[in-house]
Amino acid sequence: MGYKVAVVGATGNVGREMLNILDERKFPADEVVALASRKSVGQECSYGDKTLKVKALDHYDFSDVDICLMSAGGTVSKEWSPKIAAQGAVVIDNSSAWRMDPDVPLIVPEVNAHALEGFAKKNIIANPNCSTAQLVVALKPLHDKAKIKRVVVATYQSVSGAGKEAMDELFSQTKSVFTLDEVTTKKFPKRIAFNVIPQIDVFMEDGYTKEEWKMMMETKKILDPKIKLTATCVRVPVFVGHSEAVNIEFENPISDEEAREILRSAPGCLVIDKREPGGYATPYEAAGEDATYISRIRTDPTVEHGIEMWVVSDNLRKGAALNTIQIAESLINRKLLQAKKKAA
Ligand code: 11C
Repeated sequence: MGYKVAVVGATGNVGREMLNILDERKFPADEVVALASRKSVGQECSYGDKTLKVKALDHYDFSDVDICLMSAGGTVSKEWSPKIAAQGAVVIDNSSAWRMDPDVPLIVPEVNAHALEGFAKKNIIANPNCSTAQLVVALKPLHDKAKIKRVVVATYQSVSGAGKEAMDELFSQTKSVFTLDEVTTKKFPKRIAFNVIPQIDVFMEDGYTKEEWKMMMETKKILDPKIKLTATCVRVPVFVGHSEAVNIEFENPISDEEAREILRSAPGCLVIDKREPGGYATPYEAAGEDATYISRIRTDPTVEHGIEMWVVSDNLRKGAALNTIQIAESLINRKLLQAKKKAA
C-alpha cells in the first residue's frame, strides 16, 4: 500500500517542483493532492502526466493523509502544521517556522538523517534554508575528515529563492532596460537587473541579515554546534541556482587533493574542478539538477589548515523541494513511517 501525500503551497515555485520531483523519483504515493490558499482554488498543477486541481487548505481533512509537504511560508506553517500533524500526517515543512524548535529535527539526509528519530514529538520535520542545505552537504564529509573550526561564506543567490514574483521582477526589469522604459522595483529593495544586492531577508540588530543568521544557526543545528560561521548573503540577477564562495578553517591538516577525493565520493556531491577556463560549475549547469556541485577547491595558505571552494546547487531542488522529498524517503527507508489504512 502506498502513501497519501498532500502538497501545501502547490502553486508556488517550490510546490510545483515538489510535484515534479515526486513524479520523477517515483515516490511511492497512491494519491497526491495539491492544496493552497482559497485564492488559488481551481488552478491546475501538473503531477507527471496528471493534472491536479488545487483544493483549499482550510477545508481539507488530513485524517487519511500520511505525509504533508508544506511550502506555504512561515505564517501559514505556524498556524497549520500543528493542526495537520495532530491529524496524524507527518509535516515536512520548508519554511523557517520550526527550524530552531528543539523538538523538531532539521534535516539534510546526507548529513544527519539519524536525527529523524525524534520527529514524533511534534510530528513535524523542518527543511533548512536553501543556502544552508547545499553548504552542509559539502561541509559534512570534510568535517568528518579534519574537523571544521570556522567557515566564512559569501553567497550569490538567485531570485527564485524569493518566489515567483521576484523572478518576474528580474525579467520585467531586464526588459525595461532594453526597451528604455522605467525600471520599477517592488519585491527587492533595489533594482536587481544588471545589479547585485547585499541584503537577503530583514536586518537583525547586530547588522547581519536574517538569511545570514539562518546559515549560521542552521549549520550548527544540522552539522555541529561548535562550528563558527560568518556569512554575507547577496542576491544576484540569476533565475535559478545559488552559488557560494566558501572558506573553511580546519582543526586538523587536510590538503586540497584530499578534500577533492573526499568530495568526489561524498553523497550528493559532484566535483567539477579542472583548473582551466570553464572547468567549474555555474548556476546555469546546476539548474534542474539534484547534485551539489563543488569546484575551485584549493588550499588557503593564509591559515594553518584552510580550504577554499565554490559550491553551487539548484535552490528549488536540493535547497527546497528535493531535500523535502529526500526526508520523506528517509522516513520510509528507516521504517519510521507506515501508510495509514485507508477507507475502501
Ligand atoms: C532566498 N534562501 O534565497 C531564501 C529563500 O528560510 O526558507 C528561502 C527562505 C527560507 O531568498
